[in-house]
Amino acid sequence: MNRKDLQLYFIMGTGNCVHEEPISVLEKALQHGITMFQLREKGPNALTGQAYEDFARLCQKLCQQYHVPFIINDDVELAIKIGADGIHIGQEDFPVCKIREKIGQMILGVSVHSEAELQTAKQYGVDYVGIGPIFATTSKSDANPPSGTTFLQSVRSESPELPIVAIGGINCFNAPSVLQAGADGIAVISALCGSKDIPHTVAMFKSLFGENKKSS
Ligand code: 3NM
Repeated sequence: MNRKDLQLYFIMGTGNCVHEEPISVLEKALQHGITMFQLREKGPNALTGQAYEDFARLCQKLCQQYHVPFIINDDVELAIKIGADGIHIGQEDFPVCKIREKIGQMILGVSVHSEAELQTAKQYGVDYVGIGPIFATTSKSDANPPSGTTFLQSVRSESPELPIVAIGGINCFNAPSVLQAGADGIAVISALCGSKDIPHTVAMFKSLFGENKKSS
């Protein structure tokens, strides 16, 4: 994968969208320049079965139009069935040691919270790691306590070549500190799903990755 694809990584499920229809939120975000998209369909009213698959295919089609990688959270079977560009798993979702043989060349992202999890992810051929929650988040009910940037900084200094996306409570104002700590990009849910002006919010994030900014 191209590590620049991690720069503005938008994550969304239908339950995250408060102001607008989910598909319209995604389309605006794509139009204005998100670089990667993850469908994360969770929560009490999450779509299931055929409705979930249909929604996933709709999101996938939109992402293809904008040449943005389409990633599915957790659901390895669905990712394979519809030919997603990648899968993102947490530590409890699917055994990290088995995932690569299951998905082949698909992009593989894994959430890591410790040195041991990091080493396992690297050993089994992860394409990027997600590190978080950096700040407090209301979008993940079982999130760990906020970690700040300490772990992120240590992973970056130990693994200069590893693509890293930071997640958890990131907004336009605190994002610079996260990039400064070594993340290739930021993953956000509420900063975009909760925005009343998605074009402006995307532009604010994108300005952090201008020509003069270090993005290796
Ligand atoms: N994973 P928001 S935090 C999906 O720490 C997710 O692994 C996390 O949402 C982790 O941008 C999180 O609204 C929620 O804080 C991120």
